[in-house]
Amino acid sequence: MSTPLVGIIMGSQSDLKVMSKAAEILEKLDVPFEVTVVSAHRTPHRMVEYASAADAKGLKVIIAGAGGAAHLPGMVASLTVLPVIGVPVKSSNSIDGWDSVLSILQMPAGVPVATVALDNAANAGILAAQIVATADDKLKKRIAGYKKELEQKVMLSVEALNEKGYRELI
Ligand code: RP5
Repeated sequence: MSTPLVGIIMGSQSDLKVMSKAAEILEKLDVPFEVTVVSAHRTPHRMVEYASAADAKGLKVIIAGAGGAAHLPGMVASLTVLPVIGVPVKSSNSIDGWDSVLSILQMPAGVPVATVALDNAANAGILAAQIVATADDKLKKRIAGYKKELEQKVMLSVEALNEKGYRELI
């Protein structure tokens, strides 16, 4: 097993359905990662320990997801020099998702959290891989291949629309 380069953490196991999308894309791109639950409010000491040890144990990026009053990504960013990507989660205690988006997005100057769209952990995984790829040309090629796949999917839709017309494809 390779040393994890990306740490995926979340405030609760109930975030896992959303956060697993980050793990899936990292698996696809062959980037080693670890996944665990770290709650800013319910395990604050564990959060401090995790964030303080992350750099020394070899992580390059942390992806942190949380819902509602989502303090985990920002607090982790305050405790480490590693880049932190925040995933706002529309959880059971979220009013409509905006609470989580704004808690993660509106960080004070000096402590950035790269915030992705609501529930979009896949984008967090891709961004984490892109950060790791700045020092890994093979990974850069795998990411280029993934982008090619996205392009091909769109071009298949273009062909299908041209061949069948829009009514057939609704
Ligand atoms: C947040 O509260 C967690 O990140 C989760 O999104 C939300 C609800 O947690 P549970 O009550 O489901 O454990 O801290």
